[in-house]
Amino acid sequence: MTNLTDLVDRLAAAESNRQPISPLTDYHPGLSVDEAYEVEDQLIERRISRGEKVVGAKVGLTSKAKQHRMGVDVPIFGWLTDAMQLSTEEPLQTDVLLHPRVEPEIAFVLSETLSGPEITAHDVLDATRWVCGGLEVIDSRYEDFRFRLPDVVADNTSAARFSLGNLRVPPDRLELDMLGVLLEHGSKIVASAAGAAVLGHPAAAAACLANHLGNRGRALEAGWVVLTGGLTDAVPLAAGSHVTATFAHLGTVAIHSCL
Ligand code: 0L1
Ligand code: MG
Repeated sequence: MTNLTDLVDRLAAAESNRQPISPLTDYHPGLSVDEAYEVEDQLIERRISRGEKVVGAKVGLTSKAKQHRMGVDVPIFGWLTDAMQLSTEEPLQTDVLLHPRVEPEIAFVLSETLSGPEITAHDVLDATRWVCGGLEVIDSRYEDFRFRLPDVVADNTSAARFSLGNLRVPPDRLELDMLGVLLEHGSKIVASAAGAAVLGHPAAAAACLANHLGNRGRALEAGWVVLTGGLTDAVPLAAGSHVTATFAHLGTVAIHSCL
């Protein structure tokens, strides 16, 4: 039986000391995905005890490209707190992060609580107040973003920061699977994609999240943000970078990192 508190300590220290660690599974090869979700929950409990508030949840490993790279065919799920949210125009401080990367995502804000485990994409759309564009900053607490599935789950799916666009649109005005995004780093276009890149439809990704939480006795709460998964690969975000995601019908979201 693995000592989960020790794993929580290691991940928390990696983040606070900005010192990446080797994957937990290197020395705990038996760590299960269920245990990893326990570690993730304990990390969030520590954040809550420091005064942070859970404001939403996220889906990760949603694109075939990322899943293929990790040799898995399942998405993963993490927590978002208020301390992770960047306000519009707030510069990103990279000196408190390890090796941040950024990826464009479609975000939902819920008007109703969604309790799995039998939630469908239609249920998600019915329970959504609005949709907006977003950027997620991921920052693995592992050296070189090298990990196995239980490691990345335990690390709250590499969640670090996120920013939401100001343009908020009710979901019935959008075809979310067809909705395009262009990702620019400086003045260079680095990637493009459409909403279908995340499990066929962003609402399907959010439904998977609601069902995952339902199976663990939790729910997606009314008012929460749901980040539905990276539409493109994540791009490294060095100090002094300017990254912009331009979404069809949802405007632009940008992150500037401090020098
Ligand atoms: O949000 C994500 O898809 C991140 C999942 C973890 C994989 C990674 O850190 O690249
Ligand atoms: Mg993501």
